[in-house]
Amino acid sequence: ALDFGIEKALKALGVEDVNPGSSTGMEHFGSGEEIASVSPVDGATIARVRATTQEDYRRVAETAASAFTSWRLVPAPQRGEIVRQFSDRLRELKEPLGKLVSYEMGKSYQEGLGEVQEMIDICDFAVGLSRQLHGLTMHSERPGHRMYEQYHPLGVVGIISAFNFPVAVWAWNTALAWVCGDVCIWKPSEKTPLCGIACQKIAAEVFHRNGMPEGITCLINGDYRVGEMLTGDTGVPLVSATGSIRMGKIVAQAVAARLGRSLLELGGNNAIIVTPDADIKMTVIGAVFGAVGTCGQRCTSTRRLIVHEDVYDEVKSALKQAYGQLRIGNPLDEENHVGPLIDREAVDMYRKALEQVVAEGGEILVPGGVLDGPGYESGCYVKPAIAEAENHFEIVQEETFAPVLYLIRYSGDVHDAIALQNGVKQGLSSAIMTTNLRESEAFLSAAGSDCGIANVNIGTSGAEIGGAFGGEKETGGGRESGSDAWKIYMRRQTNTINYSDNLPLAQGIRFDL
Ligand code: UN1
Repeated sequence: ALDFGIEKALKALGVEDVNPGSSTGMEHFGSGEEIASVSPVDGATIARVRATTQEDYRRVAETAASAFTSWRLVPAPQRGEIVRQFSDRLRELKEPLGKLVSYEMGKSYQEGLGEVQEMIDICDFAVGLSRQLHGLTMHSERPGHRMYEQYHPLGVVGIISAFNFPVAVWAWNTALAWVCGDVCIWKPSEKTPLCGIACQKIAAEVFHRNGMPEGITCLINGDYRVGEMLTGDTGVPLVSATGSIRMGKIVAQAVAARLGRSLLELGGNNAIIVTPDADIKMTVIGAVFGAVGTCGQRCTSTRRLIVHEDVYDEVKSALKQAYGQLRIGNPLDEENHVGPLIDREAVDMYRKALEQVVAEGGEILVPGGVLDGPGYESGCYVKPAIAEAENHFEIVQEETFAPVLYLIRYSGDVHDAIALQNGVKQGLSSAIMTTNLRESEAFLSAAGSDCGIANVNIGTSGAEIGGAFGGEKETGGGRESGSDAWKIYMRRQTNTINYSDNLPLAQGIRFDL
């Protein structure tokens, strides 16, 4: 098998041998059953790690809670300084970490690097934010009174992340939570445990070097049973969860049952509207990257293309041509555009989706298929497919985490297209391709896209970290990353101070003694 510098990368990250029992074993991350990290690139088992047991979890939670009592007292700009040092390490380790992401998860090396870049970007954002955790001051209605609000650290933040962004989504949460004075317990996907260990090592070393207590950054490993330890823990005031709608509903209910906060980043069913005034060349680039990038496994992946009948045939043939040029194969080989799906289960889902769209009356424009033969031994490589379909098809209403694009025709005006685009349960990302101001403004208006992200002349994926990231409806309503998303990681306190020698009551109430 081609090496592509994997061994060197694992070594640079200090995760070359994390198998239980080895001299550098990761016993301290857990003592439960073994979880194998299997690369979808070549099917090799990269490592085995141990899952977190109840007893392990109790220890981790205690360490985190105790670290919080001192971390919350470190001035926020000093917390920011430590996050800055963490981002320095990420800059140094960008290539090996990007490579590990690519090898353990299967996205292209370029996208692996892009993911580490997102981590660096959010750290930079968090460093600036550490001097801007502002509250407001208000004018009191009472004489000799002052009123203001302040944001205090919240406590232990639980982070549950998915396999598709095995490092960046953690960083979006943890970089903000750290500058906000919180400590974090992270449960990465059980499909990408090595990415979790690599990040934990980088962060823990930076805190250690700064003389900070253990527990500001914590890692737990395992499947949903380990997730339940977090969601059920009253000592965890906020759980941020990224993943499927099914998972999100379970997390939301468990956290709500104890009146905790949850931040949910769930599925998308993202569409690009292509109007008669679209720039077709730009449309094709945006749509193809959106649909096949990360092998269709982004929550922002383009799933539906809603194309006006006047340009439908032109778009259709341009897409067909573009799909013909796609190179599928080892994602570490920079010649390839599309890597594998995460595992064989995902391949089954992909296959079933293509069968179902045909059963519901759809027509295959670009046929799919599972690849075999040399280079495809893992059984996870599939051909990106396009089907002509209708929006109401059951399969079109679902998020299939695979490179399947549905081509949907619309007639009428932009409002008809918007109705189709909004006509799904999910509400994450959306886009319109048009050079017509009336159309783009209608799309962005209160009667336009109902998604958390609405782009003009850009695809649905690849959001920058500076904006708030998340969506509505079954996407879960959470907002992470930029803008004022930091507020959920803090508790707001309203303070009123009386510096007069009287005690007047609010609302003019008289209470004479
Ligand atoms: C995800 O798929 O969970 O906008 C996150 C994007 C990336 C993040 C996707 N910045 O596509």
